[in-house]
This record gives sequence, structure tokens and C-alpha cells, in this order.
Amino acid sequence: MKPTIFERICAREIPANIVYEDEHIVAFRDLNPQAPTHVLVVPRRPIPRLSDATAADQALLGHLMLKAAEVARQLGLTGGYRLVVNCGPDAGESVPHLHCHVLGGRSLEWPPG
Ligand code: DGP
Repeated sequence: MKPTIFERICAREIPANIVYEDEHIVAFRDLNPQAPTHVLVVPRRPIPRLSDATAADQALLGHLMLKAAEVARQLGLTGGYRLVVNCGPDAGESVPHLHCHVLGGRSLEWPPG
């Protein structure tokens, strides 16, 4: 299968502003930021979306969440932040490679659009 754009970023085949990486995940600035700080945290393994994750992915997803919080801390989001996982067309998912948005640096409204 053709690698996703995020697999290619993880492999450093295409450039991105990477703020954190380890053997399981990569975090990089979103190309189209929706807040002053907008980072995507992506597993290197290309699970298409959350609804495709299984019990075998439990440790990876826990790691991803904890690292999202660590990245938010490192980027100084002391006033709070929001994690978003868009799953499927109704949620506006546009890249079929599971990712968690970390949004912060401004007051965020609720409910989302
Ligand atoms: P989603 O709608 O949840 O699938 O969000 C996908 C996000 O990915 C969207 O906010 C824009 C971002 N994005 C898409 N292509 C690229 C890229 O090539 N580089 C970076 N840094 N972000 C990208």
C-alpha cells in the first residue's frame, strides 16, 4: 500500500517541523494550524483511524496520549489545551493515519463546529 503522508513525515522523506519523536511516535507542527500551538502526534505504525485500533494497540495509544500531554507541557501550554482525534468523514478526518491534534495557546470554544 502507498505510504500515507504522515508515514513519509515519520520517515523524514518529506519535511515537517518535528517537536518530539521516539521509536513509537512522532509529533510535528500542523501545516494548517487552527490555534497558536497546533501539533499532531502520530504513531509511526499507520493505523488508519481510531475505529481500526484493536486491543493490540492499547500500549501504543496510551503512550501517544501521555506523550501528547508531555509535548503540551514542553510547548508551554500552561493555560490548558485540547486533544482531538477526528475519526471518519463526519468528523472531518482528512488523513487516513491515526493522529491526535494538540491545540492550545488560545481560548477554545465548546461545542466544536
Ligand atoms: P484531520 O482532519 O484530523 O485528518 O487532520 C489532518 C491534519 O493534517 C490537518 O490539520 C492538516 C495536517 N496536514 C496534512 N498534510 C500535512 C503535511 O504534509 N504536513 C503537516 N505538517 N501537516 C499536514
